[in-house]
Amino acid sequence: MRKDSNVPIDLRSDTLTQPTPAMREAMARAEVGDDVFGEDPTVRRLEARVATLLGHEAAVFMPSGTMSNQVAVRAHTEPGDEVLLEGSAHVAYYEAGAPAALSGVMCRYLAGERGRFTAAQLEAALRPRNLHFPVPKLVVIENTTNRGGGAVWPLTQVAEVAETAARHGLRRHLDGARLWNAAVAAGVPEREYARHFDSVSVCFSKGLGAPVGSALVGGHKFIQRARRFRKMFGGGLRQAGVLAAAALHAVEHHRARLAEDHAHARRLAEGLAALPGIEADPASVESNILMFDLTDRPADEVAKRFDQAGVRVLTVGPRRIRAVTHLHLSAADIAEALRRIRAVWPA
Ligand code: TLP
Repeated sequence: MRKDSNVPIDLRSDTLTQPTPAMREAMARAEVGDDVFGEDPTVRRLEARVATLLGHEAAVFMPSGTMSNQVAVRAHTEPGDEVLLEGSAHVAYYEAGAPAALSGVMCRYLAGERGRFTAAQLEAALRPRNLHFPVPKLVVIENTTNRGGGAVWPLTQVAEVAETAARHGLRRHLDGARLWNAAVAAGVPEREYARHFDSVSVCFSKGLGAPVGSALVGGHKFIQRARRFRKMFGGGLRQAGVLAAAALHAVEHHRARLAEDHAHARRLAEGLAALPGIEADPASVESNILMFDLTDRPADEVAKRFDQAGVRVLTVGPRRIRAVTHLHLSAADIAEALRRIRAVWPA
């Protein structure tokens, strides 16, 4: 259904979705208990389901992707250790300095391509063990990449990086906030990516459309340790089953449809690429995130103009804008968004 002309088409993030009526039903019906006592049956069911889906031993429900990543960083490291990750990775770029503040670790940035780096780059960044150097402890990969514009890591590249990390005795964490999108785009089950890591964080509140929640998966011992840090960071929730029910519903019903979002993002890129002063490359759209550049206008000014026309986007650089597709947007909405943009775009 196409949006009414007075309803904005919101492309700022896939985090903006509202729970669907069926999801609200599932939330209302959820059996709950006190999860800090380990007594919420719906949370337990979600944790078991996600661990199985990702091929790991255990999972712990988390309030947010940020907490899930940062608990993982804390649980894998000790203060003074070194974490290696791409320079634009959410863990370092968008999580409020948490690796330094909460774990006391050093971040070492690799300069990748759209958020992806190679085994050779990792190898080159590793210094020999020496009294002077921080202890390299953890490698973090993000898939799909956020600031990299939804780029999907090839499985072979993940395997090579993971193998290199393991050979050097490093732990491996996957920020899979949008692993669901990566799996659909690559045409492989999520566990094919997940098996290369000691821990994986997944979000239910992005493309899957749940209102709140993430999960951290890994081995039994690691997840036990992570539970302690979740408590320490203030993430022990009580009757969280109402949230877990939404997440379970999302996992069962909203994964397969992600291919639609990817097709919509590509269609949007094609439409934008036809406009003068906009550089968008439809071929570079690999999932539901599209980045485009402005050749001669500031991003703020363009975002404001789009907003006035009823299309909301996010500026991510002085001349760079992000648009994200999600489950509230149909093909007709994408066509309508392009119509609204064309109406205010100078020829
Ligand atoms: N990303 C949000 C913003 O924080 C930028 C968005 O709108 O894309 N990992 C990745 C790769 C993410 O993109 C995000 C959210 C997170 C972790 C954090 O998740 P939350 O917001 O649940 O803490």
